[in-house]
Amino acid sequence: MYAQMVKSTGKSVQALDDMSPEERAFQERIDRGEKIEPKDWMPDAYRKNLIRQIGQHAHSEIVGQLPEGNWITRAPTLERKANLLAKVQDEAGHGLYLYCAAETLGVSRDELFEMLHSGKMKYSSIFNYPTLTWADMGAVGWLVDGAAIMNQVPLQRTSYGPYARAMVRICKEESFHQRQGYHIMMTMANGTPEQKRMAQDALNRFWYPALMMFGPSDKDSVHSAQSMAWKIKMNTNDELRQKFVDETAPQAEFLGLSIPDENLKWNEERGNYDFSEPDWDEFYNVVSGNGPCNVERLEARKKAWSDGAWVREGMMAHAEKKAMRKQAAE
Ligand code: FAQ
Repeated sequence: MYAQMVKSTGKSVQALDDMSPEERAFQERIDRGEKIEPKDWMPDAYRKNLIRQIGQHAHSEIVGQLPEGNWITRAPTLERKANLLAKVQDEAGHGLYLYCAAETLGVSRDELFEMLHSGKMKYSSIFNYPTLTWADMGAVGWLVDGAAIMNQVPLQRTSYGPYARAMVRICKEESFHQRQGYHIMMTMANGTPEQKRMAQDALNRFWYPALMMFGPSDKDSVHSAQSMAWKIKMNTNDELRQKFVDETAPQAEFLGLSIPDENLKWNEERGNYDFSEPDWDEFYNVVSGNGPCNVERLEARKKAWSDGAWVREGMMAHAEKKAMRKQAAE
């Protein structure tokens, strides 16, 4: 069975004293808040870590099209169908910006796809869960795009220029996605008892997987320390998870739905909600390839890649013909 590579490559933060003069100058640029651009010198580990994170992010966008694409033909109204179609198409665009950003680091699109298909690179765990009812389109927009925004708004300030700039447009579109999801939830939560039950069921199934999107708890996060020193990441996984819970709990209350966590409670002293951690065994199981839909998702991506071979070949042949004509005319 297919398995995503679970072994992480992260190391602890390099101390200033252990850095070469170039590395130290590089770190100082980051500390001053300067953007790093593709042709600038950068440590190999910075480049590798960025390729890993941006590549994983790009893969998540295009694998993330699958659970929602599943509902386009079954949307309940023409307006909902048009919105969902636009959203799924936006995710392809996000993948495109991110693959382009990764390519500026010297990795090709073909290599990135090969790493996705062979399981050497990950994509977000959330997309390995099935979308069983129309209410799931609400829950995905509200919670999954909501978690994505929480994670990605700070990434607009990330140190690598092409990644930061890609994030600006992505975040605008994700905000629209989040609102359309919440609107579906509002409609269903205020609809018939059966519709409200479906909305609650979708929240029950997507709550913990959404919390897992932020990654393992800080004590188990191998990349956070170095990624934060390099401003590849702006916040820790637990910081963002807490912000997400704080923002989402009142939204659930407004919908009249209950978050499936009996420990969820406002903590006056901390000024935050207390909440239960997700089941981390489930998380590691899903990122190891054993979630409910891992096999199906990867098969769909591999099929799309092989079905598109004739388009890529045709475009290459056309480009070669054009180049030869240009050469002949010179
Ligand atoms: N799923 O050391 P850390 C979207 C891996 S939004 C799978 O903490 P890091 C929008 C991690 O890669 C979703 N694997 O890692 C949308 C590492 O393994 P590695 C995508 C995960 O990188 C909405 C290991 O665990 N967003 O798609 C996950 O510092 C609706 C140790 O973890 C982004 O990628 C996970 N949830 O922090 C689309 C945002 N969490 O690589 C369609 C950018 C961790 O060494 C529809 N990425 N792992 O083999 C990030 O901010 C970070 O990469 C984190 C993980 C926060 C995801």
